Amino acid sequence: MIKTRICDILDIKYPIIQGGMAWVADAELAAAISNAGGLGLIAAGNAPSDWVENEIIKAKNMSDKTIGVNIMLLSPFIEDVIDVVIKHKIKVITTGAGNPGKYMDKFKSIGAKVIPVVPSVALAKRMESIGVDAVIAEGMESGGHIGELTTMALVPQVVDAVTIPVIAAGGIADGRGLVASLALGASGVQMGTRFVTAEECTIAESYKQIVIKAKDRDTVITGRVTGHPVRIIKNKLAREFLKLEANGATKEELEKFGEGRLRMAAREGDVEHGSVMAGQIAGLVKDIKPTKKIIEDIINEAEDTIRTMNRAIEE
Ligand code: TUI
Repeated sequence: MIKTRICDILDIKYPIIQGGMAWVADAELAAAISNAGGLGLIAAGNAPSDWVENEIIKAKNMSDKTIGVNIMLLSPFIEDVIDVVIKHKIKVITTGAGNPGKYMDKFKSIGAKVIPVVPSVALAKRMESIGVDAVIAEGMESGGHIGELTTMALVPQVVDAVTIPVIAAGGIADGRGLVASLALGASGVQMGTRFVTAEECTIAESYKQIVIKAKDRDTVITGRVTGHPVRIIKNKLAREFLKLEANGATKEELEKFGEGRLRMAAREGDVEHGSVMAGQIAGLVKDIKPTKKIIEDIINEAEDTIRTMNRAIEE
């Protein structure tokens, strides 16, 4: 039985947390993951607060388990989204793309567990000092907006730098990844790409198929120039974006070109002109299956991996 201290803190059966995937993680996916024993979250992304509120209400009707909200700190609707999360007394809040420090008092006023994504040891330490409950150390193998370090290098350094639990993220999609993360000192894992192809994930079928077809080298990093590097699957949009960057397009031009592209891929299903965010581990994701099966398979494989390792050591 794989149970760690993050399971007690978050009141979950398995130490598996869903990544905050904008335009992907809605009430349906979040409820499926929480019902299966992990922690599901609604991703606020760049969505207006009334969408977030609606999903929170829906999710509460689909599950009696804890469902969190992931807040993307660069959202134009950030203040309204925070108000909705406070109004609904959300129990677990993960954050991405920035420092949630200025909202800590509000989060703590409702007793929420706060778990920011950190791309560095320095930010992990700063977060611990302001009273967060855990951190997600996310490597650059992840899909979407990323930092510079790999999961393998980042996780053990963060583990050594803080005493709060550390959740590993980036490049993890199966039981081996879970065991490897525990070996690095993490208390659990956050997975995004693996859940994109969950049956309950409501994104366009074409997006799921692109993830399933992706091989190990099929992602690229765009947006280095704008200071917001984003990992996406290589397609027409990615090639055009990289060409614009190479030709010295301005930050404003690139931002304008990139606007609305994730929605276009995830919701409209245009996976050539839209932005198909996925991690490097997409090559390992080969099937669509129910969320419950994804989580059970990961746990069974993790237990098998530990047994195999023990046998190898004894020999
Ligand atoms: O946030 C993510 N992944 C995302 S957000 C997103 S939407 C977006 N689209 C375009 C540009 C920007 C965002 C798509 N995918 N993952 C968590 C994450 N957080 N990765 C990196 C960071 C991060 C980066 C800097 C967290 C904190 C940070 O701190 C800077 C500071 O203030 O010290």
